[in-house]
Amino acid sequence: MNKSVAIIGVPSDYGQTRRGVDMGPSAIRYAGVIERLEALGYTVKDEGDIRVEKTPIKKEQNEKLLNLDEVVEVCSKLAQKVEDAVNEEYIPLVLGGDHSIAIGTLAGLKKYKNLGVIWFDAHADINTPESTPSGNIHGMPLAVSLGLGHERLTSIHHDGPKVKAENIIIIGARSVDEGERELIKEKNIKVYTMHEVDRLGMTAVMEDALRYLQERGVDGVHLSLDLDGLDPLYTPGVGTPVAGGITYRESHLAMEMLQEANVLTSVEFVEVNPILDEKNKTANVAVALIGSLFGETLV
Ligand code: NNH
Ligand code: MN
Ligand code: MN
Ligand code: MN
Repeated sequence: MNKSVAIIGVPSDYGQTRRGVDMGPSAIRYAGVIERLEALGYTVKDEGDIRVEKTPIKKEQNEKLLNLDEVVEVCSKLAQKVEDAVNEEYIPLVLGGDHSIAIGTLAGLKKYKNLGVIWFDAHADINTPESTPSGNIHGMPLAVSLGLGHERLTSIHHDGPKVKAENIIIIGARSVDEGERELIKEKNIKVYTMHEVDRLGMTAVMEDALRYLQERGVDGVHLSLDLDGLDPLYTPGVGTPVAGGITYRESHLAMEMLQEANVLTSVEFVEVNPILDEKNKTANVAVALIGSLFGETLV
């Protein structure tokens, strides 16, 4: 793994309707992410936080793309930051913010022409304005990155799809909307739901996932980790907790196997909401996972 990491904070909560997730980057920094990476021998450049304008958050019913202007603005800025970090040969480590920011991150990774994406999440985040039950854009980033959805989102940073359907792997899904199921089937997207995690075990899931990406000859791998992928027992500070999730140890194992495979080229951790958290527990778990992902071992 490249030994230089650029941290990019994205204090945005416009992809959903609970305020507080904009404080995620502060909470993760406070939990010691930089110290942790430096202790592992990384050179860390903290880019600070992207400037996010504070406007009232919209919660109207029947609105299909809530806070669209704000999401477009944040993701456009983020995409440029990510692209710059990649060009300067840093591994971008993006700290959210809600998961809508992944639209910007993936748009910024345009150097990779055959990018693999590991989406660790309780949700599939592949809604379109037609299928969304909430109007929250944090439920749409995978669809947008496939080129589906509002043109103002799909054209961020550059036109056209940012990732191929066959290069996406979703792990931990247990709350998938009807329209998302249809799209997953239609596009034949690889999903390891909690059923597969239970049945095969995390070791086999990760071996399988890594083999799958290797078979596709990916030229980079992005990990997009939504803290709600874990069971809310471990990460209560998230806006949409879903019971029956990935355990603390299973998630560490997944991170350790990604480190061992030495394939990651960019990372993002999202949906930490300190207002909903218990004594920064969720940010502490995020930083512990980042430790494993970047090479911490137990002895
Ligand atoms: N699928 C729901 C929606 O689109 C919930 C999405 N919530 C998330 N996604 N936290 O990770 O509104
Ligand atoms: Mn998500
Ligand atoms: Mn989620
Ligand atoms: Mn984060």
